[in-house]
Amino acid sequence: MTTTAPAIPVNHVDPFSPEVLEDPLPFQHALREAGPVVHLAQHDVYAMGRYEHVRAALVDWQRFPSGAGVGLANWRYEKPWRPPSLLLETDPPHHDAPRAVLAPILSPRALRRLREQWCTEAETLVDEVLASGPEVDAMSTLAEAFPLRVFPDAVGIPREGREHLLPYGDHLFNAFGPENALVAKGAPTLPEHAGWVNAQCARDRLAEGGFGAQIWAAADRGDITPEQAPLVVRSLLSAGVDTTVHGLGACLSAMATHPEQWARLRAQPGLARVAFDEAVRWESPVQTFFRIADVDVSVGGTVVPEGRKILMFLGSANHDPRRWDAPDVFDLDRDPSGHVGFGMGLHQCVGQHVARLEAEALLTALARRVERIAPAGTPRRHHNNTMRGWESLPVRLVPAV
Ligand code: OVM
Repeated sequence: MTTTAPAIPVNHVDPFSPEVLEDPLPFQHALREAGPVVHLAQHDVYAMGRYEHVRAALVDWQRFPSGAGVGLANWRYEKPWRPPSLLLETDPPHHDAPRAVLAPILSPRALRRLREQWCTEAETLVDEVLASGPEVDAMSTLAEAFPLRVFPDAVGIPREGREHLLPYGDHLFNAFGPENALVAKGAPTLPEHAGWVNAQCARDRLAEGGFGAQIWAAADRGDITPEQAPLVVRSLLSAGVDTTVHGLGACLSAMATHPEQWARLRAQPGLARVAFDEAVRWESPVQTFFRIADVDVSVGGTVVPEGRKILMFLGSANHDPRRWDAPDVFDLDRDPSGHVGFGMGLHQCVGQHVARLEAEALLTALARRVERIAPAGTPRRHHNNTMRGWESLPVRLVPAV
């Protein structure tokens, strides 16, 4: 008797093409249906789209490490475009000291001192936006404006130059994908953005008491080295802005298209955090990350060969009907916990409590003042190789009386 390994399913679609970025759900459905592991012919990499296997791979950092980069480029053969992140793009043991330094700085307990201030800032912003007219772009006026108002202050960077943050992050997230038109478009201005971001990581730029200064204080204690400190600050400025912008954008678009869910949140504002996590599951602002197979790894009977990159579809896992009832429905009655929109395992988003606090502040302020968030025009998708979100979200804010 002869036994043959089952042939691996092949998919010829480019997941980074404009068509898929415009609406990734049909591609992700096909990916999940094809099997636990699929070969993506366009990029000659492997992919996983089912919740069970994505989750298992994310927690298996020994066999699916991050040190060869979490983008398409395989750093066993290619040089990284910037010095690797000490958090995202490393494995234990190197990963652990920077993570141990940052986690308590961004913990729910440490963030308590920011809560009141951020709620006040959110109320001020919502008042300004309501005064500016009933029809607004919810992306620029709320989803972008709020994080840009509170987060850089919390890090402790100066006011001047903050306009570099979003384009820097946008390019960084594009750069995890292939060198397509999105990357080419960002390349010419990258040096200005990266130059500014890197300069803000120096000790003397960072205001006393902020996240940045606390990272430097950890270097003074010897918990990380003075060479590591600026790179840990860089992680905050890299991962902390665009991600929350698109998370908030997902909340606002969900509420605009599900008025009954907005009514539910207004009746019970304590649901703000559930609403945010459900939006992170539903939209999955960070859609994908790669890992590398450190050895031949069998996944559901198919082998991912040693040394090869594998693309994990967080967004697809978060819409897997094998795990979620009616996954495409945004529903405050479900328990979204266990979603992989923040990742899972030892790299799981260290900033998730910051994001949840921003969302809670903004949603609560809106719920108090806004009766209805009505669509007021055609929303436009923002295309990015890694992030899913909106470029423009025209809404009419109906004030509560
Ligand atoms: C970092 C980093 C950058 C982008 C994303 C991310 C989602 C981390 O520089 O550490 O996590």
